[in-house]
Amino acid sequence: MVHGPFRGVVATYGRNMRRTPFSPAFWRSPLRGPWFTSVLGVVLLGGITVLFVTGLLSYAAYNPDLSAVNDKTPGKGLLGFYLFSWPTDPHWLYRLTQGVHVTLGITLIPVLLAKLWSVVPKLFTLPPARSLAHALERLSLLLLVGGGLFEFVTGVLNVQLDYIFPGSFYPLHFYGAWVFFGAFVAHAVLKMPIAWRNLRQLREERNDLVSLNPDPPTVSRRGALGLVGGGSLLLFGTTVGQDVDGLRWSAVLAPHGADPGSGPGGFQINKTAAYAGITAADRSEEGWRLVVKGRTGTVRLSRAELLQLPLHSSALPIACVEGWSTSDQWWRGVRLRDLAALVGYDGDPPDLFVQSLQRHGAFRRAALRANQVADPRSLLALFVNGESLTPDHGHPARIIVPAAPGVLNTKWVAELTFGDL
Ligand SMILES: Nc1nc2c(c(=O)[nH]1)N[C@H]1C(S)=C(S)[C@@H](COP(=O)(O)O)O[C@H]1N2
Ligand SMILES: [Mo]
Repeated sequence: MVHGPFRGVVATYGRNMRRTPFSPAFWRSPLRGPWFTSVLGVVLLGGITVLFVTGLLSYAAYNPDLSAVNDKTPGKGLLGFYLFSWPTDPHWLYRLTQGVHVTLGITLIPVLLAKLWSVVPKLFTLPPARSLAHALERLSLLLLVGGGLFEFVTGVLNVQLDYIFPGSFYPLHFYGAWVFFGAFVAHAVLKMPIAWRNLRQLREERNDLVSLNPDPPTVSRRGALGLVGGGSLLLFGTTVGQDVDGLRWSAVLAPHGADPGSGPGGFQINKTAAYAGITAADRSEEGWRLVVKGRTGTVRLSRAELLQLPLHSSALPIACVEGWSTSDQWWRGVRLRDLAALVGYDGDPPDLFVQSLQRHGAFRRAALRANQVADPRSLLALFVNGESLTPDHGHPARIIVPAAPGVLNTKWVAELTFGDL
């Protein structure tokens, strides 16, 4: 509301100009302004940089250069320049990087939305472009806003709706990340000095975000920031429990349910045996043979024969790309490097290609690197937490490798092929 002698003038102006978003008078929130936008921008500068780095790490962790089976984005070309051999230490590495990636991404949603809301009048600035430079700047903003929304939406859908895009989530999210981050860096370089000035002075400069005829405030700018922060905190608090045993009940937003049950197999399950089409006959002592192939030929082993080999224990978590993870579980089984030795690799073991009994579905095959095979904690596990594997956790035998993404820990293993990939 405007008072005083100008009231009539402004009201007339308002009546005529307020109708379309293309007129500055349309935008009435007293919250918009450089300070509000700058605070949110600085939070996103840090947050999105961490998301980008942990996202690239997540991709590297898949061993995408090892085989077409692991490569979630074939044709990545130059964008794969940074790939490196994913280490096996510390054994919780992927649990940390992917937990941060997903939890932080979800936590930043309110900040992203508030930031976009705070600058939305700029979307409608006329004329669309005053100069070539201005046109390029607006184009980069399109990539920035479009790319940002795209990354957050595909990320959340992947976690919540179980790979809704058949086979194509990874390339979409990966290429989208590069487009988004390119625009993000350009934006940050251009705007950081301004944002910094706005924050240091802690007073409002007039810029084109400040409403010309603001409505009376219903909440202060700090109050509005508090609401955004509260929204973030709420999302954080209902997500982070999926990575913490004692807090799993609190992860009401977690897609796999907050109660994984109890007993030796009482930790999170991704796909069940029933879902994967693994029958009791497939897993039976008579029906199942592990096939091990390598330099010196093929060896077939029943589960009873595997139990005659030296058994070892290692405490390792399952950490899924979806962001959930378990604490360390006690796995017991045959070292992968001992199995390599059975087929002619006595010294340094080579890469390993693993195939599951599972006939259909995305995660039934995986490739492991030589460094992963060589680690003494990497097992073909037969037991977990003191009992035989449960059907849902991969009985008769599953792979477990330190620091690797869950998807490389193939369940219901049928065949191991050792050799350079
Ligand atoms: N054969 C097979 N192995 C698999 C999967 C699968 O669907 N099929 N899912 C993988 C994924 S994505 C994860 S996160 C882990 C989950 O292991 P868990 O269900 O024992 O926790 O198993 C991996 N191994
Ligand atoms: Mo997973």
